Amino acid sequence: MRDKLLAILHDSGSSYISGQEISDKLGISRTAVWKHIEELRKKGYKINAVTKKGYKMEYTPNSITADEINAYLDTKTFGRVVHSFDQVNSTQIPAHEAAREDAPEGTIVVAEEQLKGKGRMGRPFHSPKGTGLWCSLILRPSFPPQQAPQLTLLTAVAIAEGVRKVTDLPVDIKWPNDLLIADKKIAGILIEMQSDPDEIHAVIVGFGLNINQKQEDFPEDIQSRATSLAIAGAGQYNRAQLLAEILKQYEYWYFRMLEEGFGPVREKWEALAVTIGKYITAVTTRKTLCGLARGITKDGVLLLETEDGKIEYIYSADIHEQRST
Ligand code: BTX
Repeated sequence: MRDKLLAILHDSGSSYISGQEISDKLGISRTAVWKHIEELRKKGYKINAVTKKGYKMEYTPNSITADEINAYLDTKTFGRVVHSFDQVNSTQIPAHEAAREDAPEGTIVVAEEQLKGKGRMGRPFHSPKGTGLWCSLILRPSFPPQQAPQLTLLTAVAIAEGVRKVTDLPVDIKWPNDLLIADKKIAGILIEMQSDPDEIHAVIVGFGLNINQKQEDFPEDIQSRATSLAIAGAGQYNRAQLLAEILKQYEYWYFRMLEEGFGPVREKWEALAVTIGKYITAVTTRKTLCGLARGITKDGVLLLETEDGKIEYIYSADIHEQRST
C-alpha cells in the first residue's frame, strides 16, 4: 500500500493532490491515508499538507527500500521480491544464500552500503553509503552454463539503456563489463554462477552504479578513472527510479534473449559499445595482446585482430585503448 501511495505522490510531482483523491485511488479511508503519510514522515519523507489542497511531496530520503523501488517498478517479475539491507559486506553474499533457498527469478538484493564490495578477480568495488546502486539480481536461465558470459553483455545493455532513459546521459559500454561516461567508469558488473557442468541453478548478477557521489568521494587511486551520474549530469538522481528502469530494461532484453537468442542483444550492445573499431591492449590472465577490436561473436567473445592479421578470441580480459582509428 505504501509503495502505491509513494507512486501517487511521485506522480503528482510539484502539485498538491487531495486526501480524497488519494483515498479513492487506493480504496482506503482518508484516515488510513493520513496514517500512511505519518509513517512516511517518520521514515524521513517531507510531505506538505495544506487544508483544501491536500498533500505534496517536498523531499524524499532517496533510499533503496522495497516501497521506493515498487513505487517506480514497471516489470512482471524483476524486482518484485526485494531483500534490502542498510549495510552488507557484499550484496552477492545474501543473494547467493537466497538463490540456494529457491528465491524466484528476478529477486534482487540491494544495500545502502557495502563494506567489501567485490569487483572481478578479487578487486574491491567502492560502494559508499547512500550514493549509488549496489545490487545483485538472481536469474535462473534455461540455457547451458557456457552461454552465461552473454549475460555480462546483456547486463551492460540494460544498465546503459536504463541510465540513458532516466538521465539522458551518454553512457558507453566498454567490453566486457564496464560502463563509461566521458571515458570514466560509472558502473561495473560481476557475474557469478551456481551450476553443474551442464546446468545453471542460478546466476547472481552483481552491478554497481555510481549515482550521487562527488569526485572527492572516490578513493584517491580511482579518482581520475571513476565518475558518477551526478558529476556527469545535473544534480542528484533518484536511485530507486534508476533501479526500476534498469530492471525494466533488463527484463525486456533477458526474455527477448531467451526467446530469440543472443542476436538482438548483441546488435544493441554493438550500437552502445565504444570498444569496437579501436586499437586496444587486452590483458588476460595468461598474456597481453595488442590489436584492433573487430567485434564480438554471437556468444559475446571479443575478436581481436593482431598486427600480423591473426584473429584472437578474447573471453575475459582488461581492455585499455591505445589510439583511435
Ligand atoms: P572490476 O574488477 O571490473 O572493477 C574493479 C575496479 O574498478 C577496481 O579495481 C577499481 O580500480 C575500480 N573501482 C572500484 N570501485 C569503483 C567505483 N565505485 N567506481 C568506479 N570504479 C571503481 C567490476 O569489477 C564489478 C563491480 C561489481 C560491483 C557490484 S555492487 C553489487 C554487487 N556486490 C558486490 O560485491 N559486487 C557487485
